[in-house]
Amino acid sequence: MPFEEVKKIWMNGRLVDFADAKIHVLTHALHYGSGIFEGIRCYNTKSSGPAIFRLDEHLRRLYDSCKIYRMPLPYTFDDFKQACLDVVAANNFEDCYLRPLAYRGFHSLGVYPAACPVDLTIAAWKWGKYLGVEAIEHGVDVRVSSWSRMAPNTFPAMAKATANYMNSILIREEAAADGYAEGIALDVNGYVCEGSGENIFLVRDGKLTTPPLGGSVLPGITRDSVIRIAHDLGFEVLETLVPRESLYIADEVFFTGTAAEVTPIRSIDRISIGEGRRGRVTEMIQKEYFAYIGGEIPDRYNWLTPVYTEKAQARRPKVVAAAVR
Ligand code: PPE
Repeated sequence: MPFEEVKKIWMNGRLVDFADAKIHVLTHALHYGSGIFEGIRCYNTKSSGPAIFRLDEHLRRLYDSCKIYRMPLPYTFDDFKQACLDVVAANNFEDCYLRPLAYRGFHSLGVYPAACPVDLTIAAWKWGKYLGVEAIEHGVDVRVSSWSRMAPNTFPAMAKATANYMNSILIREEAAADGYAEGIALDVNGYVCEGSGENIFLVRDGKLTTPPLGGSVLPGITRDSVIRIAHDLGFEVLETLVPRESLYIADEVFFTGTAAEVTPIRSIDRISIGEGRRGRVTEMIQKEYFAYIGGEIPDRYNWLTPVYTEKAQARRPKVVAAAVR
């Protein structure tokens, strides 16, 4: 699906029109992958209207990623946070996806980036279910990728850098070419790592397992949310090395991610997982997660940042579906 035009995109401190959100072809990040990004969802909650899910944690990860890459970000945390809220409001969005991107901009080329400015942009758009609407209920068919995730001490996996996504693209293209919805990458030691754009959880005998942060996985915000939710529901969660074969004999396996949310996996390498459909534990966690992000249950962890104050929300005109041209 091509991009549907949005009203405004935030660029270096200003909200600009969609058509004006442009960069030069000699931008450093375009040549060397010197960018750091985030993917954040905003949900139209029952309790307080549009609210951004775990905004502070996403922004903290962006600052952390920039620090790892020695990229000084010329905005305070609070200004950055406000900018995210402004982008949602400027587009009059309810459910949407936010994409902050900090990158080495236009100045000079050559690997050494110090002279290039660190530019920042925040776009927002409507993004439906990442692996399809059906996937949430029925699960997806995936393969173990022939590509490994990056080795420690090559690309820092804790940084959400654009360059890491060339590896993700290899995984995802290979999966698609072979008719799978997604690939699961192993780490360089052959242990289960993550999907091209998701963390992964296994369930066996009512216990959850997920690969540890030292195993080259992205420290997923959804991963963290699911660990908390699973604990609250009384499940034990282990962060430990996962051998490939434990995927095949798991009762349930599911992906987590901002875009993917909680997506069940029903087969891996054509081996049926459990009963070959969404399992009971996955469904329980999914339900709780969706209830949380939908504002149907109290925000006990302060994970939701409303876009509007209570008063502004009450005054806000109802969003009507855009006319189809
Ligand atoms: N691992 C990878 C490699 C990854 O890209 C993501 C998010 C995750 C794990 C889960 O992290 P979190 O979103 O904090 O729970 N992938 C983002 C980009 C997907 C895309 O295709 O673009 C996302 O889900 O927003």
